[in-house]
Amino acid sequence: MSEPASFLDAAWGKSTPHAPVWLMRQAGRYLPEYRELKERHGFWRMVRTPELAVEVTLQPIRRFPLDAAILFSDIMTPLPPMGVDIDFAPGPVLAEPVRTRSDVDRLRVPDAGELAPFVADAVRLLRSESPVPLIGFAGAPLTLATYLVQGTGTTEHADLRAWLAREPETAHALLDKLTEVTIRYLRTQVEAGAQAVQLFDSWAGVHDVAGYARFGLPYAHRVLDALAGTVPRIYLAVGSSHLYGRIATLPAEVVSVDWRRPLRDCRAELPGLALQGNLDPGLLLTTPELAVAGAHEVLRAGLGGAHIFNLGHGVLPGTDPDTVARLVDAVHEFPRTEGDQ
Ligand code: 1CP
Repeated sequence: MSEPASFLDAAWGKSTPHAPVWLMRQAGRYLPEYRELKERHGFWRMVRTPELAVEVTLQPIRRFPLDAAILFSDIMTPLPPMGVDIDFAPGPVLAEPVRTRSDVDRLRVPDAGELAPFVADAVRLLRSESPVPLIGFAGAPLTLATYLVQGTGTTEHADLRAWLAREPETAHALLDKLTEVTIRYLRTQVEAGAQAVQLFDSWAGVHDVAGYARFGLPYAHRVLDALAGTVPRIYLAVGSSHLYGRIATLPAEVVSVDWRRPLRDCRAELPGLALQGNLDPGLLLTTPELAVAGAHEVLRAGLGGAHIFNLGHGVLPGTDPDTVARLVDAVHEFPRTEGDQ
């Protein structure tokens, strides 16, 4: 690596000499040191204890020369203070789904200070301990609503789409509360020192354009708008290229793209935005050679504008950490010169 790749420069839309790289779910089950800590403490305790959250956040940073750290937490973290009981198995499972108007009316909208004080503490500690910029994050309102209404994230979401169509007023009341909580939660992270934020709208892609325009876009817009003038804002929606015309209107600096289409095609539909992505996480389950060849293709397709290298979605549990090490080096060794200046 000749010059350090700059995550924040790329996030602000500048072309960098090398693509900065971080990986969604870079802390997690593919790392033995993560599994060991989780065995001892359990997931929620790791999230809620600042020293443990800091330790897990830094585990991948110590192992690999990554260009950004992402706070170890979960998109569900702000929900228990609203009165929602959630367990992990390993994905989130709710004790009782939220379905009726009175379920929604019962949800609390806690003050920023009450929402997740341990997250603000973890962010402050990380700012003094992390050698690289820190990304804060939250779930987008529609994606949080997916878990609240269905009780889990793992079905085809037809139940959710049916519920939205049947109960639009209740849905808007729920999305409105989630939007307010998400704004408070992200502002807390930025005030504590997060240097960028990513809004995870992981399940937005299961909706058609009209459904997204009605139940997804306006709420994601409000959340991102509330952070205007602070830090770069990254928006992620998986399986959502049918929505790019709408996503292009969001007040964000960066869009995180899944693995389904080459970045050069996405750029045309997301003009003026930095792109993040988009190696297929499945390739990291093959060999280091195939993963590196895939990364080179992504890097070539990412020329022509600002690019933050990442996977199209999270690192999978069976991934070999040595393959991740090879991947990160390959990204740093790739010069961004052709067609880019
Ligand atoms: O078994 C375990 O160890 C728990 C696995 C796990 C981990 C490591 C969960 C449960 N959450 C996390 C951490 C996490 N979740 C991070 C940490 C930072 C990082 O290293 O990237 C982040 C950013 C998240 C965000 C998250 N949680 C999202 C958005 C990202 C995405 O994947 O689209 C979603 C949808 C969740 C829900 C969730 N929590 C956990 C799982 C396994 C899932 C997704 C699958 C499901 O819905 O069942």
